[in-house]
Amino acid sequence: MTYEYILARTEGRVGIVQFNRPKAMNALNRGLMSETMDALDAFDADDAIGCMVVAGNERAFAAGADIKEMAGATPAQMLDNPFIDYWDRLRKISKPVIAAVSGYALGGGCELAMACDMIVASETARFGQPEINLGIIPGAGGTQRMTLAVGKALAMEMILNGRFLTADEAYKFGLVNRVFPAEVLLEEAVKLAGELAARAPVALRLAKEAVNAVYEMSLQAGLAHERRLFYMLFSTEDQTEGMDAFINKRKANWQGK
Ligand code: DAK
Repeated sequence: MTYEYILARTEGRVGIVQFNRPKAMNALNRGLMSETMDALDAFDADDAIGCMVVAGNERAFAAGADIKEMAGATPAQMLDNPFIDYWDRLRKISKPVIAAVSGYALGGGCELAMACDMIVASETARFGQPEINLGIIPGAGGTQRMTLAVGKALAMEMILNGRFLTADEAYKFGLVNRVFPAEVLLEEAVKLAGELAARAPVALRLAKEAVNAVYEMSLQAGLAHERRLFYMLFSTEDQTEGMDAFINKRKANWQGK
């Protein structure tokens, strides 16, 4: 499959989507977002793929929604804008998605990274929600996910006053999983994705679902949901295989069943 705004490829069991609008700092226009989601959906449906990586280039993961595309929009047109639907599609991806962020992850770019399951960053990464500078506020989850990730004090500074976080700050405040030199970021992201992709596939999906339920449910409902998923895994061949492999001191051979 060839795309206009992204590059998509596989490495082993990892599906990689790389934004490819370098002149516009990978601003998320409709074409880029729709191609990204098409590629992620295709990887999600492919049994040969266990985990995905979404990346930009060294200078920018993505500098936000395309300001030029939305500058003249009316509220009704923004309401009709399918932009936000792509986030809903991303939430429905069942395999883990890792964002590999180098350079700017701003506005919708930061929101997109936060909508992924893990973020790995280069030392040059900058995270920000600078929508206030445009006379708007984040609209694709920034006020919620950033606050949940870094806490109210810092989120207020970022969202009300446009403060950017460096990679080290983002790591310190729990927004990102790991920080690497820019030259090896993608390689390290793919390595981490490869580790996840080698895990028991059904358990991996349900583990992701259970962790993400924390954002959707009360503690009681989340605990009950976790328990149902836990019991369900005892109907899989991989549970039998995993426990037998442990007992017999051998490596498990996962079937995804
Ligand atoms: N959109 C369009 N073009 C962009 C862009 C963006 N977000 N960011 C950068 N570019 C373009 C620049 O216009 C420039 O293009 P030319 O002038 O060369 O044609 C080129 O990329 C290089 O940018 P700069 O010359 O500005 O490069 P610098 O290194 O000086 O600065 C920068 C890099 C990333 C700091 C700067 O470009 C910048 O501040 N960019 C804007 C960042 C920003 O404000 N992001 C938030 C966008 S608002 C929705 C929900 C959510 C949203 C939308 C809808 N719905 C519910 C429907 C999300 C909104 C946003 O993300």
